[in-house]
Amino acid sequence: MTQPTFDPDRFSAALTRQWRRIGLQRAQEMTPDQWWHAVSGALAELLAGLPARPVAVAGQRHVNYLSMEFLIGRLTGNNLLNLGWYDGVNAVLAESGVALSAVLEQETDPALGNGGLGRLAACFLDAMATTGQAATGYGLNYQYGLFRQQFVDGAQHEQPDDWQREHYPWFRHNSALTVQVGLGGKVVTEQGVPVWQPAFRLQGEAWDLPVVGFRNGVTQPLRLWQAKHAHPFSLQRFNDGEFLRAEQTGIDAEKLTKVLYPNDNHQAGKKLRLMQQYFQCACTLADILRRHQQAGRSIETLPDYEVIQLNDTHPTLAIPELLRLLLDEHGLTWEAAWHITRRTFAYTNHTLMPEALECWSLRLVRTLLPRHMMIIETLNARLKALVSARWPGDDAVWSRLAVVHNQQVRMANLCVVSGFAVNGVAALHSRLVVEDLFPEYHALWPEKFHNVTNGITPRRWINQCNPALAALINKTLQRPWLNDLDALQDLAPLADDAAFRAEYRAIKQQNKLALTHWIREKTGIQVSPDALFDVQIKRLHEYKRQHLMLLHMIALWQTLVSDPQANLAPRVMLFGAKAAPGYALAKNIIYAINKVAATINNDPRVGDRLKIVFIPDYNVSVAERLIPAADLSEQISTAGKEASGTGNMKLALNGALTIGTLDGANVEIAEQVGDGNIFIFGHTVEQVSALKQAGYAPAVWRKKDAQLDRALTALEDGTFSDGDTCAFSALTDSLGALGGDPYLVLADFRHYLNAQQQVEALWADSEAWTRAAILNTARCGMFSADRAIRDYQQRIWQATR
Ligand code: 26Q
Repeated sequence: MTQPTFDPDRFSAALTRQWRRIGLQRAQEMTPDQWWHAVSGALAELLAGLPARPVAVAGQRHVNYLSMEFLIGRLTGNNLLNLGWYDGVNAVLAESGVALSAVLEQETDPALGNGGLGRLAACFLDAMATTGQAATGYGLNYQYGLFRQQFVDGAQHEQPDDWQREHYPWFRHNSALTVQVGLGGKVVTEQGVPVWQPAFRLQGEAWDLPVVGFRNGVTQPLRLWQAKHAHPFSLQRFNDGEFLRAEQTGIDAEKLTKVLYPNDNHQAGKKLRLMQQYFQCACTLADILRRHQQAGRSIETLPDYEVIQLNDTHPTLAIPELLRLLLDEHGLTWEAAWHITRRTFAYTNHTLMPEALECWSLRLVRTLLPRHMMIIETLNARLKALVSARWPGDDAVWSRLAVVHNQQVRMANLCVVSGFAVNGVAALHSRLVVEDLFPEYHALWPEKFHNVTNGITPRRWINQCNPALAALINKTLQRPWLNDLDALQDLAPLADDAAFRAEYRAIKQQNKLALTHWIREKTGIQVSPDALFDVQIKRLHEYKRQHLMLLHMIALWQTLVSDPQANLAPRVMLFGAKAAPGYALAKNIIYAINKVAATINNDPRVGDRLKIVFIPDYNVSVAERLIPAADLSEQISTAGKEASGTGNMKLALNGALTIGTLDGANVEIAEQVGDGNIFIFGHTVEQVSALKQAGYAPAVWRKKDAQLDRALTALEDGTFSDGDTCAFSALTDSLGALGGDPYLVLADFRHYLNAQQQVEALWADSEAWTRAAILNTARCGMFSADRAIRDYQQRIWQATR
């Protein structure tokens, strides 16, 4: 398919309808916000009139991408660019004296996700639409997205994120798709078969957002379910006064999709969360089966046409839900139902961290979903027979492989057992999924296990966020590259071309200048665009080690103060990170960074040589500003802990050099860009486990490194907290004997500072630095989400079924 043509007259007419509808006489009466609504509404209307599906490729399965989170970012600008209509709309608006770029800034970021996993889901939808993989994204339409972050005297405060979903112009509500969902109640036996009698029912409304492929005429839905109470209006009940009570449960029903849980890599175990999960799965399964049956297909052929990709274990309940529908609604035998189920589901694992692996109490599952619990127990019993045939009498193996264990349901085990594929999200991570998480499952079913290294969409992460770089690449390559990112390789020889380097460097400089203005406006802090922009942007988590960068910051300050002649490159350290509201240590790290920043930024001895900016309320739109302006990308997690990372890819593509550990996709980035174009440091996975095996004692590392000791002491002695020696004790305790420094911050400190010295040395030679930056852009083509989607197609979706 080809790019849909832009018709300025039809667009103008649609735009006129928009402002007339709100009762205005002239376009000029619109506020900037109304302009955004009108432009987006007009585009949504035109888009709805285009053919909506990719041509089905023969034999291709439809992908149902199930995720509790879709961190989509702003849609209007992205849709315009993907449609190829940006310049056309720009011209129409210019006639009214309105700047499109300013209009686009009005959009509040839909933040229906926490971080990496949700953003990955959004990149994958873009890539599936672009590569022509038929797909539907399924998630929840939260009224409140991820909280907004403010700093009050350096401490994080959370505000609700009311993103005004009811006025979001890109939504299309399709009332014909509304689904009924039951919850609670009991299972009775009628004529020998179990029948679930839910205690109450609610409705799931389908709210669709369009996912626009890159200049190929494809649009497919992201379907977000919204909870509503079921409304069987009865005059009798109304007269009996029961109506008001029914309304009350209606209010409760709507609670279900009120708010996104703000945890990342940590399981909360809350009842409402489990209800959300089931609600999403039940609505989605009903929708998939409706579509399948409407196409006139028999239920037995489901796996020939549909695949259900589970984005981590959050939508695991889709498995027992499908089994329930097949057994109870379609009357299939267990064998027949199982045969269908185990060829339909595929599971992506995003974490090895024990506290993030979902387990739900058997009692809770039974209370909310009694029939599903029965099904899970049947499945568990059958699994036990299989496991004891392979490992007779080995209770230790069974205790690891059981789906139901210690009165808990283990969602990851349920996924591995019930699906045809399991994948990790980077080469190292996929190896550890097999070796550390599921070794016995791998022995049973080696063919199930795969790697698919994550990817990112270059449409948003170059074309949209870095238009100047995109223009340079367009001009240089003179062929399509945004849907064929390996083409960037052809830039590599130009790393040795001084004129090209000058152009590339000028773009980075321009992006940095723009960021300095924005930082000034947002935070009042003035930074120099000539400094090294050292960027760490990601969720706040101990394993990601923002506090390692904090220790470096303190060490740099101490050097500058004690040795004013020190030959250090001027540096701006930039942070963006939200901490889960209940994660006290993460919040203390934010507080410490802000307090240290305030001290250093106001120290006249330091001046422009070191500035620290913690950008509040980090989100997709903020990332779009920071990434094109970054020089140095901090990817410094403890080896083995970051499943992949995707910010690392975005930053490298935009010409930031990585300082990082051999963790997640950093390993593959290092392979791609080559030595000399990346700064690798720190203990490897093997060294981490050896160190822990030998009994890691952080105090020993502190004692043998005077600079480390000085930095830690400054956090403890009140230097940054007006003499309060307890202000950062959560942080310093975690790094000492009390906390044991579980993520080896102290053990990696010296390596990290050495690597930072190599950074300084290369930065001093700006031609050499730019050369390395260009090679990062040129060699990161494999991190396109299109490549990731093709890997999923070849290894998982179109393989055995
Ligand atoms: C689970 C249960 C209850 C409440 C919340 C959660 C929950 C929510 C979000 C658990 C985990 C998450 C998010 C995890 C996540 O973002 N993981 C990241 O996934 C990226 C995409 O694969 C990787 O690049 C990152 O390495 C990984 O940390």
